[in-house]
Amino acid sequence: MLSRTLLQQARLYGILDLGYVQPSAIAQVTKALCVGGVDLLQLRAKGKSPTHIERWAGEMLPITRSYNVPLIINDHPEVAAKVGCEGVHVGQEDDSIARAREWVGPDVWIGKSTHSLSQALAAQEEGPDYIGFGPLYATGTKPDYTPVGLADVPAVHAQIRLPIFCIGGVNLTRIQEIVQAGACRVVAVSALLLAAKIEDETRRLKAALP
Ligand code: TZP
Ligand code: MG
Repeated sequence: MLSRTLLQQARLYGILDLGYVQPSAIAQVTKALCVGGVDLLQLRAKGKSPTHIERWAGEMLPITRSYNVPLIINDHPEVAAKVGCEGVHVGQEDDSIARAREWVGPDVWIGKSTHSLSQALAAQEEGPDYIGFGPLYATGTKPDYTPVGLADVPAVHAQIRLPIFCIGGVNLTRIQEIVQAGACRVVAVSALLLAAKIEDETRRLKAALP
């Protein structure tokens, strides 16, 4: 298990989303993201079976560990517990933090998605280790969600004491305005996974963060 200080220090959170990456490319893409400089990496595999997710996470874990990058599994606390990765991420419709905590025990980090300032405040009361906040912009990765924009980014940072990862439409073109709005931690998915060179794009986005 990697050190919890890596979560506190994290700036760029990448997601390896099976909506963009073929299973056969998982190892190669994991390495490119790690070499490029993601500080955290999530495995997101919507609609895939826990058995498959466990196998893919098992493939990623030796690579992420070798780069000192914590691995977080989306939606499946039971898989995170089994695989022995650093974290699990749950959404508003998933298991509560308390339920996820029963699965993973005290050491695995739990992140929670929030889509408004009020959800962020409610999530904080549940005791996660970090929150996601967004989608900032409309995004094809999560098409059914209304973007929250940048207006509440300062208030979320003023009122939430946990690490906050701003998500949704984050890319190199927008990163300056996102940082100017008060974000210091971001998640990027399609901007990295659809880039011509994943490693180079990851490096550029990382360099644009404070
Ligand atoms: N949660 C809120 S927006 C989002 C998730 C998982 C998708 C972000 O993907 P992208 O491609 O970086 O917009
Ligand atoms: Mg979820």
